Amino acid sequence: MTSADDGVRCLLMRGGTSKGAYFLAADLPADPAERDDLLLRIMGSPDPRQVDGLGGGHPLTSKVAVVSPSSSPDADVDHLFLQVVPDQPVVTDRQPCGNILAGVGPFAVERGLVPVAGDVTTVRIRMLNPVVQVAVADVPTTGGAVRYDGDEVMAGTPFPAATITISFPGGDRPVFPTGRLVDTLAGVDVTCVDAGMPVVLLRAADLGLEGTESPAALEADTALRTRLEAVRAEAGPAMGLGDVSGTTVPKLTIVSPARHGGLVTTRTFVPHRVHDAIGVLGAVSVAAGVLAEGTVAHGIVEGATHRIEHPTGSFDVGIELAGSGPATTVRRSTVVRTARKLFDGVTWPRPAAATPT
Ligand code: NQM
Repeated sequence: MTSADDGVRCLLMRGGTSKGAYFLAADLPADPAERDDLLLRIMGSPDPRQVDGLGGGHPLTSKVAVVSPSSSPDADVDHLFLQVVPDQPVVTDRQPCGNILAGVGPFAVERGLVPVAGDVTTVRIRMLNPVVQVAVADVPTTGGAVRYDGDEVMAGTPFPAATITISFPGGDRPVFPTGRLVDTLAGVDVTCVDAGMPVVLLRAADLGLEGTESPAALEADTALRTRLEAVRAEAGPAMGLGDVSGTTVPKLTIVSPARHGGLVTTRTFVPHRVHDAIGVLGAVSVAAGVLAEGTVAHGIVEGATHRIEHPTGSFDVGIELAGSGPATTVRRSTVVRTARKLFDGVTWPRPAAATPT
């Protein structure tokens, strides 16, 4: 790559209900520390508004995808997901993001890493973090190019777009990382589950909540946030994640009975802001945790659907579980997303020497 002073090639994409900057790995420094420093300067962090960069001032609009041709015969492209924290000088690779993943297939085709193969181009994406797994995305490519227009209505985005189907492989790893269906953390009964995203499930009633509060009301409840952070601090070591104080995992999902015929109502802290909808792998984890008998969430389920209700609608998760109890595993899962190319060009990072005023 040339000096970042000459600009860095970048494509902005809405991926699912998130928005991110997509880069070819070859256009970024290979050294992770140099790369992260550059990304902070591109995205405008640290600054809650990220007004001096591409980030949107919220964790859901401050995301980065790094993509390269895959070195594995099982995949077409490799994808590293990076969360750029808006108000801190932090870039973390400790979590995946299924929403940003929705844009990786289109980006791979846009950049010529994967040739168009008819009306639908299948892109095998090796997700590099936090655990390596190959997701398979079917990208609409009618007419020889990525099609973004379509009829798929996805809660959490205002306009319909073309359908992208993503399948995740199952595995032998049980989805309950503590080896228990229920743990008591900071005095609250919870279920720790990880079917792609580490999530702690808590019952709304145990927190004195209805479960239908708005994201803004939940974020304004400082006593609740302090209590949840105490749960998260204990959940980190219990889930094998170590000290999670400076990280974005595990997420915390407050569950209550479904209000619109779905499986369950959710409100998700990601982990300090509240999601306007729900993350993709987060939803897969919630579905696994709710469907397995014996968890804190299973008792509140009424219907038999796999529809997760969230603040702006619902999210259908295709999921097949195997085994039971603490040994439950996921056989496979599938989600439907959309993505849209927003801007393709060159971005100029804030100079390295700039100090905050
Ligand atoms: O869970 C937000 C998002 C996500 C993550 C977060 C996601 C996922 O909605 O796979 O998509 O939980 O940080 O982008």
